[in-house]
Amino acid sequence: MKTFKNFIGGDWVPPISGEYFENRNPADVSDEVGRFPLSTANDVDRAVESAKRGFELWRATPAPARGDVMRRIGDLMVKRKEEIADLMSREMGKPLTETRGDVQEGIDTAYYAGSEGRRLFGHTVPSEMKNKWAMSFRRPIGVCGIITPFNFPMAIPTWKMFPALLCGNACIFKPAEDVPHTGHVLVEIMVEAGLPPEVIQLVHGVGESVGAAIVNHPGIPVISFTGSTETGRIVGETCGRMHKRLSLEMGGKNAMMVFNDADLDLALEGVLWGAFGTTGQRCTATSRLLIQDRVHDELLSRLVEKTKSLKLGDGRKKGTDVGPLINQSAVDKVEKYVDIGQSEGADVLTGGRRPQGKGLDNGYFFEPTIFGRVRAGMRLEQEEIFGPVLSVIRFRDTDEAFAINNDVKYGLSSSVYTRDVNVAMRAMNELDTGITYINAPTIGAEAHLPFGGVKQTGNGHREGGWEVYEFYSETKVGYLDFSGALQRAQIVNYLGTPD
Ligand code: UN1
Repeated sequence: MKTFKNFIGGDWVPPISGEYFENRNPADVSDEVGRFPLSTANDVDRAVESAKRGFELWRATPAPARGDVMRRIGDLMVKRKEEIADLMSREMGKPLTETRGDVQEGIDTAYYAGSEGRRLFGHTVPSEMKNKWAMSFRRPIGVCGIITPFNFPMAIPTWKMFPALLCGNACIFKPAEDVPHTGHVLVEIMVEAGLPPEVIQLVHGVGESVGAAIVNHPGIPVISFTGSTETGRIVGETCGRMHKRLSLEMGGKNAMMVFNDADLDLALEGVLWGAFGTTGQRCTATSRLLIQDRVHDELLSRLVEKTKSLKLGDGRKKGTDVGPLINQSAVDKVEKYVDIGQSEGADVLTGGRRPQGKGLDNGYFFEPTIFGRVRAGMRLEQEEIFGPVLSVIRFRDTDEAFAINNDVKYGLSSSVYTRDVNVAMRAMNELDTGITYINAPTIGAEAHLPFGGVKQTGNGHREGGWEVYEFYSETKVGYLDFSGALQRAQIVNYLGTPD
């Protein structure tokens, strides 16, 4: 089995502890992907010292030149797209069509960052005074701690690191311990593309040691974390105490609302993709399906029938619709929620179990599961499951559907299927989520638009789009007075005469 290293101090190095963890294929746990460093706070300390040197070099590199490096990273990702999709599927489980999309999202993010190198706009605005200029511009901040989840092993690290780097920061990257191989290849590509080595540090390991060391390190002023709302709270408390800049991207309980006038074929296809794509392990997964009463029975019975025909399997095999869950604790969590749902009085209409036989015994598979007769307020309907479990709720009118959508602690994504433009526009206005889709499922975010949610999904920041560049840069203001006289702001007005 191959043994991988960290990338610290501009070199591939073993962890100081000399200890490693195993990474296995979740579709077949007898398939060992490799051994990866079980790093500790000592490795993080070394990474920070090196990243500080990298930062000094990189911040002095003009932004368009930094952008050129991002573009070359994109080029290399294009070349290796198929290979990365395959290795990602092997360590993470989702089908190749999805892992290809994940790599593509990284490519899109790289090219977007590349072009941003020639913008990175500040503002030049008129001053209140004569012969005085006023402007704002962007400066990098320092070393950024990047802590990422397993479900989008390429897209999410690139969402964070490429804008951070384009702005002139250095990064310390800790990929989720379930997907270290994709993280390794990403860093390999970044270095090959010409990123000065000390600008990027890769420290493998588990959240409790490496993640915690990054969050607590005084030499890391910026933290970006995607993961559970529970862990995000701990990260947030520490960052608050240490006055760190923090971007949090956390849980979701996203609803799709299908109205009586909807195109049901389209809605059916959408909910299958939204609920069971990535085995439901997306913060944008469709985990609640609200169906208006007149079409409820028809759509639900068609959905149950279609769901039964989804093929579970190894994501690298042709014909697989749904891959495994990521690990045993994910299976345990899903099983727990199936029990909770049943004890709350909801009905399992299909799924609800680990499949037997069919070559699935060696993996963390779970049947796509649909619960009927779910009522708003049940734990099943309120809490994030992060698995292939869909709760179906019947509604009467728009007000009721929107109220159910909004009555959860999360607010990432929502989806409405209707042909009524008034309902669609009301949805845009009234649904308390960071993203609303009309006639499309709750997933499908694009790299050049801001991604993120309200309430306990996030802390007000966005990834993607222009907004993320604000997060990774400090705004500085410059005033230039060429009047040759003392002009006192607010004391002397714009005509130069005393107020
Ligand atoms: C996530 O759900 O964890 O919205 C990220 C999408 C993806 C990103 C999802 N591009 O479809």
